[in-house]
Amino acid sequence: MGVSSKMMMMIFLGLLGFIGLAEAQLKLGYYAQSCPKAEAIVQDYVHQHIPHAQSMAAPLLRMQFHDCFVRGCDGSVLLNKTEVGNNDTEKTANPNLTLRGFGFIDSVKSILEEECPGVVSCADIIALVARDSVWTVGGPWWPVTTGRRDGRISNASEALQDIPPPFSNFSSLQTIFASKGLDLKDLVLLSGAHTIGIAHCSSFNERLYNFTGRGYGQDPSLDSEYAANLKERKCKTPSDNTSIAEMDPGSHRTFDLSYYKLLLKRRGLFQSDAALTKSLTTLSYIKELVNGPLEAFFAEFGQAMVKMGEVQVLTGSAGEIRKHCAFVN
Ligand code: HEM
Ligand SMILES: *[C@@H]1O[C@H](CO)[C@@H](O)[C@H](O)[C@H]1NC(C)=O
Ligand SMILES: *[C@@H]1O[C@H](CO)[C@@H](O)[C@H](O)[C@H]1NC(C)=O
Ligand SMILES: *[C@@H]1O[C@H](CO)[C@@H](O)[C@H](O)[C@H]1NC(C)=O
Ligand SMILES: *[C@@H]1O[C@H](CO)[C@@H](O)[C@H](O)[C@H]1NC(C)=O
Ligand SMILES: *[C@@H]1O[C@H](CO)[C@@H](O)[C@H](O)[C@H]1NC(C)=O
Ligand SMILES: *[C@@H]1O[C@H](CO)[C@@H](O)[C@H](O)[C@H]1NC(C)=O
Ligand SMILES: CC(=O)N[C@H]1CO[C@H](CO)[C@@H](O)[C@@H]1O
Repeated sequence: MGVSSKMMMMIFLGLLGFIGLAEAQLKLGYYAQSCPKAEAIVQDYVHQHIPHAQSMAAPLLRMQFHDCFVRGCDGSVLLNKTEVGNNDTEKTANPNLTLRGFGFIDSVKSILEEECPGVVSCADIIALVARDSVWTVGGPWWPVTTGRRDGRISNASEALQDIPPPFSNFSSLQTIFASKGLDLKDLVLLSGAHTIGIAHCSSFNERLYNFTGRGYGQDPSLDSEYAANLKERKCKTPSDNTSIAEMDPGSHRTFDLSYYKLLLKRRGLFQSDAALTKSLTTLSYIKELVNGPLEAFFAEFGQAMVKMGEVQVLTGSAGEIRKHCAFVN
């Protein structure tokens, strides 16, 4: 091969790579031509409904986490069992028992289907709703790229593997996040989502009543005064699976730094929260956040959300645009 044909070949291969990359990328304003009002419709719906139901912001944020960690951000978390050949879907898996907000996403989808049928993916709706909900309750705003396509597969055992349980230790959190291309900084930042929302006692009761695994014992890494308080007022029995507790007591509706401040007082609610203080690296990130301005947390949290929102997305002609978020087409 002559020099010039080698050059041509390189340019050709470069172009191919570029096209491949461009196709696989999300972009800002993906629906600008195909459904110009799409993002405004989502925003209006959120602005209309979240102020009357502020506690919904938390589960709608959590929804994106559960979507992105299983098969990438492909809306598979929304699929109902019956439509996937009666195979158990992510929704039916244990970590999903406490997910909320499916009806909210479905409502947004039906408005968008009226506006532009078959254009806007459920995966993009999850990402936009999460961002707009957090913003509406006074949290950060971040740019959401769009162009995700919806997956056709939802598998309960994959959710069990990929969604970390609340009793996760540091190394399993690190491993699961790394498998999604997220580092320790992302882990600390994204866990900051626990500054809003609630948890069921069943998610942390073992720390209060059965830490030994033999029916008794309390987690020594949980502040004992806080533990006593939880047992007295929130989770009165070891088998209580209906009562709830605020994850960031005193400011569970406010997106702020108090989650991190509580971690430093050994008052993180889950073992997975407490685990973040057990590595020097993550402990130093936490201290930096606590000592920094709120705006720094907001900006960095937004960047981590952008990163999480791009995990293993389907783009181009992969997957489909579902007509109804609970069913494959
Ligand atoms: C680091 C690993 C994580 C673990 C082990 C974890 C675990 C949990 C658990 C067990 C609950 C309580 C569910 C219940 O009992 O009702 C919860 C709630 C929540 N999680 Fe996480 N989570 C993690 C990361 C994240 C991430 C990355 C986000 C979002 C960016 C997030 C957002 C939320 C929110 C907002 C709630 C409150 C939901 C509500 O109010 O209904 N979590 N999490
Ligand atoms: C999907 O299943 C849930 C229960 O798991 C049910 O409440 C909901 O109505 C179903 N969605 C549709 C559209 O049938
Ligand atoms: C249900 O699971 C079976 C067994 O893995 C698989 O072959 C089939 O495709 C699944 N059904 C659907 C509709 O995904
Ligand atoms: C779901 O995923 C698990 C674990 O990856 C796999 O063993 C199983 O065959 C899958 N089930 C279906 C129905 O595809
Ligand atoms: C962390 O948890 C995993 C999974 O439960 C376990 O295999 C591992 O031994 C634990 N690591 C430490 C350091 O305790
Ligand atoms: C305590 O935990 C162990 C191990 O997880 C479990 O087998 C046992 O049933 C629990 N005991 C009670 C009283 O919840
Ligand atoms: C909650 O606990 C009750 C009684 O201990 C049990 O019958 C029920 O199945 C539990 N529900 C869930 C969702 O675990
Ligand atoms: C929202 C949702 O689909 N929740 C399901 C979680 O799993 C349980 C048990 O399989 C179902 O009963 C719930 O409907």
